[in-house]
Amino acid sequence: MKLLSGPLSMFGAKAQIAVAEKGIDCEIEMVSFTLKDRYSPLHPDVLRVNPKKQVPVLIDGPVEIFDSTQIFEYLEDKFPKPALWPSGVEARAIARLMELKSDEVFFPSFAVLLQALGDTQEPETQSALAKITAYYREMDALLADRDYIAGDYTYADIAFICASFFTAFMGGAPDPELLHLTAWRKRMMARPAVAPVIHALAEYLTENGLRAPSI
Ligand SMILES: N[C@@H](CCC(=O)N[C@@H](CS)C(=O)NCC(=O)O)C(=O)O
Repeated sequence: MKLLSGPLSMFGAKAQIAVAEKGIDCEIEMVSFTLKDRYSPLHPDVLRVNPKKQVPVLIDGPVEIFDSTQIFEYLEDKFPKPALWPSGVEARAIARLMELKSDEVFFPSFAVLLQALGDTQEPETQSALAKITAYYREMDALLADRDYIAGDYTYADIAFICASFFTAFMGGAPDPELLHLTAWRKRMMARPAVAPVIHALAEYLTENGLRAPSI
């Protein structure tokens, strides 16, 4: 099995953490990426497998798939243990929704911050920061009575630790006084599958002269 990811890929990091949590024997190949040229030239396997020309891409014999959430589903079917979706139908639906919300409700604000290059005077930036803050508060309230976003540790937690790392990098760090969220972040960073992936992202930023968020 081979996973193509990138040294500064939020979605690739999700897949890397999932592979590590499952203890899968999988080659992780970092495609070439620079801050200037981004993913150009594209890795030939990314070009061949993903019409969207994005990482992550997973290759496992005849299975050649893309999209971090599709990769989660494949890994869960092929390697059910340890389970990273809850067992009950309702809990699974909620966990899947929270994973999707992290990618598609929370994370788009990162793109807005990136576009404005952290210029907090821009109205769009202010609106994005307000949305990020509101989302952090929502997660803090959710985590008041549980250790993980959907109760059990799931892909929803993996998605949100990755998305919140990138958002924090662009100035949208959570208020440390959100105590439940802060405790969850500590719990996440104590996981042997999570810490190395997040630290590697931070190192890439530092090596490229950028300030990594505190983790
Ligand atoms: N929905 C996709 C999004 C993948 C995505 O946006 N990947 C980014 C890296 S984090 C990418 O490869 N972008 C290519 C580019 O910017 O040219 C997923 O979950 O995998």
